Amino acid sequence: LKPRNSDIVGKYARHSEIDSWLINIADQYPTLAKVESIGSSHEGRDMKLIRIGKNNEARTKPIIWIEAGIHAREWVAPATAVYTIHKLLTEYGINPVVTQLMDEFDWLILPSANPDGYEYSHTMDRLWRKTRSRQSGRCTGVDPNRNFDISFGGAGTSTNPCSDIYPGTSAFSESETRNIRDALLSERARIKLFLSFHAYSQLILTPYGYTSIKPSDNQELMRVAEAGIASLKTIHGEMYTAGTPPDLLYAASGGSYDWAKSVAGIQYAYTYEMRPAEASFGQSGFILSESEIIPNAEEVWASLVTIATEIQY
Ligand code: ING
Ligand code: ZN
Repeated sequence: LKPRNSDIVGKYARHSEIDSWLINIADQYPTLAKVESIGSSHEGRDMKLIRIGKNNEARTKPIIWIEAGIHAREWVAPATAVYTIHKLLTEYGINPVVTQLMDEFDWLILPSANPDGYEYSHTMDRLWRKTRSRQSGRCTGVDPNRNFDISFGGAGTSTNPCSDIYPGTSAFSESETRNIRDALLSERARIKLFLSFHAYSQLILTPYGYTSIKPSDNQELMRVAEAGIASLKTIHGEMYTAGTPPDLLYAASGGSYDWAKSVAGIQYAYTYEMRPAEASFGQSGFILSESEIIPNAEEVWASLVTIATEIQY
């Protein structure tokens, strides 16, 4: 018996469950979705990208790109991508907002961007963040969100391979970031909005993360982010803040959204930091109850609708 489409929605699924769920749901909506592989992880897991949109095979519409799970322990990020995929496919032709956003855009969603790390966080170390690449005599793993070619090895990185913010020996040393880079570059011209899903702190991070210098369109990027946050709050009352990593958190170079904006030339590039707002006493903020997946995804969806509606292209 094939699993129902909703089976992993609202759950912290394993990478292989996400993989088979993607194939299954795309099979059920052949005119609206197509799954492709963008390559393999270091340990050989498949990295699947789903293309969603009416007439997506024509490859003519503007693209909304979502990358989730580049950090292993941030489980709510892949779960929110899964919810979003399910919402788009099951509500097309029923929900007018979904219908319009699938008529107007192609959605390219990579729900599990660091499969080896994600699996390791399920089986060995719940708080694992990095990839699982290794060379003899060194600690394992590279921070994939420090491995993109934007100010590589600069602020917010460590030369210690054992560090959680070790950027690797060179930009794009990781199979996972190379796969993302190549897939993104092949669609570069059509991508209007790039989103990287992380947790936690309840922020929409605007560019740049690697420097305190603001992009020339900072005002427009802030306007759109603030509009998204206002919509998000109407769903469950949760508060988010918009701003750059150096202003709100810390500077960090080599991140995917900075690379998407400054190298790939995608104007609207954001990093989401989802629930919770802060860690609760005695428990890491990365450990978020499964019961919060759907509320989190519902409010993020509301912000996505507003952001997609507000962007100028
Ligand atoms: N936060 C992001 C990180 O990679 C970030 C914040 C992203 C800073 C991009 C700068 C650039 O550290 C989490 N939670 O991973
Ligand atoms: Zn992260």
